[in-house]
Amino acid sequence: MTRKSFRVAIIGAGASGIAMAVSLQKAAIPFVIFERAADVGGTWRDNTYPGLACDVPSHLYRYSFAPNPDWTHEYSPGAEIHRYFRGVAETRGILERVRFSSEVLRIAYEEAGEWRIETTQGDQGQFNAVILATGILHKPVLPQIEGRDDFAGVSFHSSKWNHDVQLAGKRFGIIGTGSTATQILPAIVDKVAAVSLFQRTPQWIIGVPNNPFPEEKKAAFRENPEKMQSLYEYLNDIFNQRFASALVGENDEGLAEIARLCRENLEKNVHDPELRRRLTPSYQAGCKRLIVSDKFYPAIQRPNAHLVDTPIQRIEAGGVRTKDGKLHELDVIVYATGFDPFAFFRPAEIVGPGGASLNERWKDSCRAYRSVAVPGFPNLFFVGGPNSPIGNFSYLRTAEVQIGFIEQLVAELAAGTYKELEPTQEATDKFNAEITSAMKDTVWVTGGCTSWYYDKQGNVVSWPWTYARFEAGLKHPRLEEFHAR
Ligand code: N01
Repeated sequence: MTRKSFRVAIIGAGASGIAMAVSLQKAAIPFVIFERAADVGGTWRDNTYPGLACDVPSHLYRYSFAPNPDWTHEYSPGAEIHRYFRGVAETRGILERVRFSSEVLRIAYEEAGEWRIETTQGDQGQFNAVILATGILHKPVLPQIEGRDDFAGVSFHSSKWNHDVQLAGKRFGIIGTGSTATQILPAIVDKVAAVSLFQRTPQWIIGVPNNPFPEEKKAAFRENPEKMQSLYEYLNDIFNQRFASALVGENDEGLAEIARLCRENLEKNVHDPELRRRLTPSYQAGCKRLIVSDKFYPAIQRPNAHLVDTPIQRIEAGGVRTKDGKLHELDVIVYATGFDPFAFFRPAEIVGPGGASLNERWKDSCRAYRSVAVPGFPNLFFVGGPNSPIGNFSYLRTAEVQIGFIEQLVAELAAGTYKELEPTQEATDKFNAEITSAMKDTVWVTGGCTSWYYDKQGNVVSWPWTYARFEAGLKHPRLEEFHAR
């Protein structure tokens, strides 16, 4: 039985916020969702760049509770994924629980089991628990390159694509060679006059084709949902289990196989030895987040595509000047320069008991208890918090594992068994010491690269053990690791 007037605030109506809402709804726990934008969908609403698709297979990148027989492709396009999330929110009655255009500004502890929330719409009152489902890659990073504001053409970050810009006849520059840039280049190369790709570091790319699902296949999924389930389990085994364990030093053969497939892809598909040399990374495959594309190598070899690997000197009115003195004249610059994975709930402010600021505590490094909670901040939980498994896995499964754990804690609060639950400092410190020690054996550290996985203090954002260990660790809360009062 839920305590009278008990209610939860979920921050964010993206993929994880929607799943959290579905879980609370099932448990009959009242909640409100605050969403800064005017629509649900998070990253799949914000990103609309040409070529946007998910690099985790569609039949894995879906909620466990909402299989979808109608995915059009093995790796479905971004707009379709956005429709999927919106559809789930709509059919499950979540949409009407969302307060749109309500960016959370402040979450402040007032008294035992009571947090007050203030949004751009004003004071929203008190909530007994707060769940931050604010996503991991939502704060765009623009590069610190001299003269960025001097550019006379149009420029924008990849996550804020300017659809007013016509592609035809334009000279595009793309800065960056991550998952985003490697999706944009093939999508625009045949539509623009020319495109220059500014590469600071080459990427390992695994060449997986993206086939459409024929109608018969979709019909078979519809008639036999268990086929979708076994595909989900199969893909989960490959991506979230085997691939994940290769990255954390638990499957050396798997890691070697990934390296072999990437090298083979490069050698088979890039014909000019000099271009091949320039596209060959010097680090271990898997160290940076692996790129999945069978379109990038053909695209970079189109006559109007230019790989620029001389470092950038500055940006000028006419384009990008490289350190060899050459001006690459451009009409449009796309910054495919990534995101800050340590932004979490910020720029909102979180003020805990005694005025403790989580923003201050997490200024240089974000540390949490098992990726879901923080000592000193009772009844405040994270979906996708620090050290969640990040990589080429399904984030949706990760979110669901955390949601299952959080839901059990919130149910205790809702039932009135406890007013407050907060992880102990001791359990959190022990967990983080183990993380630091285990991280040394992961490919992110041993692989000889730098990446967006690192924070200012050299800590890696991801999970250093197998995915199975992540699932087991969050199956049931260990109340002995909490202050329960
Ligand atoms: O960003 P990135 P992204 N001068 O950080 C370069 C997810 N995602 O948007 O490698 C020159 O990977 C930087 O160079 P370097 C996925 O998790 C998923 O592509 O640091 N270059 C790098 O090449 C992914 O990992 C999908 O030397 C500069 C690039 O910019 C994450 O989002 C699709 C620079 C940034 O690459 C981020 O991917 C797309 C500078 N000053 C994205 N600063 C799916 O399919 C940075 N760079 C699910």
